[in-house]
Amino acid sequence: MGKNIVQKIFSSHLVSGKLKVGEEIAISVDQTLTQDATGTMAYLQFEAMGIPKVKTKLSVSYVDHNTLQTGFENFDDHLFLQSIAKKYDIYFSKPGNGICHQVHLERFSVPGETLLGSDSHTPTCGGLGMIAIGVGGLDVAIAMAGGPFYITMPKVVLVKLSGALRPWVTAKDVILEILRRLTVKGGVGKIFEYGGEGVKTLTVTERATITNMGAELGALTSIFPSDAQTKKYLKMQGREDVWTPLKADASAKYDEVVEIDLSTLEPLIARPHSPDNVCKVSEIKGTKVNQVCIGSCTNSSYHDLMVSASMLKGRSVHPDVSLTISPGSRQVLEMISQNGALADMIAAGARIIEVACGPCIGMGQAPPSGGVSVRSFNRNFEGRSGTADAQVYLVSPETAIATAINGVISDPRDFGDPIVIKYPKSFIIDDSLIIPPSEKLEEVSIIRGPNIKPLPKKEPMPDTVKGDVLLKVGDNITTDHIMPAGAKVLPLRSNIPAISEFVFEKVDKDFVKRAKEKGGGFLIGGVNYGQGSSREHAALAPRYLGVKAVIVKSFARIHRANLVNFGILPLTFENENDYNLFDLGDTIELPDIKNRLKSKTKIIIKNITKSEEVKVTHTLTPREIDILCVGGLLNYQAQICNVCKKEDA
Ligand code: MIC
Ligand code: SF4
Repeated sequence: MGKNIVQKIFSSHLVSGKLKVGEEIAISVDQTLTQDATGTMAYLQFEAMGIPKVKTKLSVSYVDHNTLQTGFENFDDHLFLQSIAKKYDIYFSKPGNGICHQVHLERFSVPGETLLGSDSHTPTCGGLGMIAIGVGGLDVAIAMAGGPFYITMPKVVLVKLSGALRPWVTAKDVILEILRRLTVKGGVGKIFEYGGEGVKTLTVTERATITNMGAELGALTSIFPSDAQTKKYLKMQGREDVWTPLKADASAKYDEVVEIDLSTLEPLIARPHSPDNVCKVSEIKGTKVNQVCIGSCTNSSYHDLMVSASMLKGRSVHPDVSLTISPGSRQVLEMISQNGALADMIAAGARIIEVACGPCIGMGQAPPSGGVSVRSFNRNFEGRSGTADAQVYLVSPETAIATAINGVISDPRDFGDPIVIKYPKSFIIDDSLIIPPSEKLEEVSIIRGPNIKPLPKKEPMPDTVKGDVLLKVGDNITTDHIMPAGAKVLPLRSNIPAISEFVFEKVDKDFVKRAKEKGGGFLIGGVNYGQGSSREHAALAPRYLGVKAVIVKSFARIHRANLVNFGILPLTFENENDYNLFDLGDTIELPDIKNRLKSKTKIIIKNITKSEEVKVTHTLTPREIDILCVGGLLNYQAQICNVCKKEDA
């Protein structure tokens, strides 16, 4: 039987299991990436495993999130990361070199290989034919130590593209259309594989915009074939030698099919506060705007910035608008500075900010109170911009620039003749900000400033778990709600006791105090709990505060995996209405939980306060149950290593 692209790459990397939807499989990992905000934890965890150097084909550590440096913390982290990379055979991309996903696509992506990254937008490299998956830092640490990556075999959805995009309609509008149709939980348990005649009309950077924002669907990842467009892109990057063709067999089967005729799409916009709250730009054009931001790993490529510059050339940013532009990589910035496009942006009144994530994660450029911000980014969760009541919209760079010039949300189709961007024969290739590992790994010592605190230890799970409901939340809670980012909190990512003080800060100011007073307890939530980022701090910090189990209607994938990794039980209500039987402060108990998990007997929650008993369920594999029982993945891994050491002796 013919294979689709996902089956081809999974088969060539399969370590255990069968490629049957719903079964646990393990795949080998060729490449890993980390960024600084998740990287410090990942490397502390890697260090704890006592392995002399990484076992992957390639591992890269990026600094792109924490570059504001308002105190010593960020620079401390950078030095730690640089020294640890040098010691463990990892490439280090210095601050200023670019956003991890953009740089990885440019300089390291290889069609047909697997990539695990401690950032939810790792699927960006799927645009070049990689299986690229966003995970928590601990999963990356295990992969660097040579361990396989375990997943439940997802469904493979064919997104069949036909036709071609019309002028002023972009790749961003394609992914916004998919989000409009399927919603932020529509991709859970799925991989989106793009195919059909329309694929060949999209360049690699356009494809990368689509796979990047596929993360917002809750999907495991998204992937495009490797074809002539891929070859062309790699050639421009001086890396044609890594190109291999990759396409689905003619008789390949898929679990679902979504059809999109590219020629029918229009410019789209995601309204506050969710990437799936999508409508046509034409429906809300005329809305007054305070800020426009171009950048982020979704839309900061050479093409995106050249279109922006061409639209701005000879024009001015509207007097009531602040326009910021943050290029995705130093390569892009160097190219637009050499060809004059940067000068056009500056002349039009744009504020050029650092090559980094920047405003996307609330590191500066917070909008005014109640302000409207239109961004070429991928997430518009409430408060993420740094301003609690800001109204953030997500659009293509084309729509964003038309808006910046007019001062109101604008349909780019009203702008004038379409803009065609000519690519140079090759991009500027200058890898001088990518520091290779040391030739003498054993001689490198690690620089550990006072911001780097050791990992808290975790105890095994007791036989019965008891405590109070510390918080009850609704649907679609994001990791930005659980563990906020932004300029105040991000610098504390290497210090769990300090960052724990901010858990659920924007949801309930008393949460931390209550959790401490009660000595921990339980969280109750709705559907798609934990959507968004891969930050394991959204599990690590609650665990530090004593959270024992999270009981919800459904989970987002990466967060559920992070809960398991850090020894917090992820449980779901068997009957969703039972959610209503729990209130803040109720005392609840999971009797005999360890035995019930191991013997696969029904799990019961007793609500002692309300004298109620309800059934809960889970999707834990036997391996995950073992991990939870010993108190998390690090303890589990240590046990395995001890067994290996005894066998060796
Ligand atoms: C994000 O876009 O939310 C982040 C910041 O890149 C996160 C990672 C983090 O929280 O460090 C992500 O997407 O995984
Ligand atoms: Fe950085 Fe934003 Fe991309 Fe996250 S989504 S990696 S914060 S640019």
